[in-house]
Amino acid sequence: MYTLLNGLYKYLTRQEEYYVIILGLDNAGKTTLLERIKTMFTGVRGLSPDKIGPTVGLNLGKIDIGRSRLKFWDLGGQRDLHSIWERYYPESHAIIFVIDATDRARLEECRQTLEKVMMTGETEGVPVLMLANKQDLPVAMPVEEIKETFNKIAYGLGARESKVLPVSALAGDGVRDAIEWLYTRLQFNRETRPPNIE
Ligand code: G3D
Repeated sequence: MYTLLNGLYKYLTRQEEYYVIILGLDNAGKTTLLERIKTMFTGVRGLSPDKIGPTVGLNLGKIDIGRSRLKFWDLGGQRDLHSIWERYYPESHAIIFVIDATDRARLEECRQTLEKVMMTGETEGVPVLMLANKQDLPVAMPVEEIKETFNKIAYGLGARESKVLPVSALAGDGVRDAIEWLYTRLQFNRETRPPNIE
């Protein structure tokens, strides 16, 4: 009887877990975004922006939405760390690619970097959310302009879900909508990349 009840309890309380990797060039705002997501969805204050330094290894965060848990891996953006990203592709359920919308000079480098990620077979079928960050700054390129650049690789994305959304990781604008979009896509994509069951 105990085994039966225990099994039922485990079934009723099981949680689906999804892994989301946060990629982008250095200084794009990946860590600021992760801290913002944590603050917004857990109520626990993340690091204040003046305490955030460049990501050298890996920053982790998790939030619960409904009966699902989203685990975020914020990977360092410096060029020599890009090779580490590949290790995380096979287990990831979605990719967030953060773009510094104030840095026009590096937009092409951003596009090339994302294109490389997309060309890797191990990311096939994984939804991609591109975030045009720092929209609170007047010099930020509008999302339409960034879309024009990233539409060039949209063909390579095949049938997978992708979207470019404007956000300010610092102020929090657009972050909730972005995570809700991502969560819906994770659910749609569960046949291709099934969640882990905890
Ligand atoms: P990274 O993890 O991608 O390397 P960080 O980037 O999160 O460390 O952010 C790099 C810098 O951009 C930080 O400024 C951070 O405060 C700033 N930043 C991140 N997101 C936003 C945003 O939405 N708006 C604005 N205005 N700034 C943002 P510092 O000065 O600490 O280098």
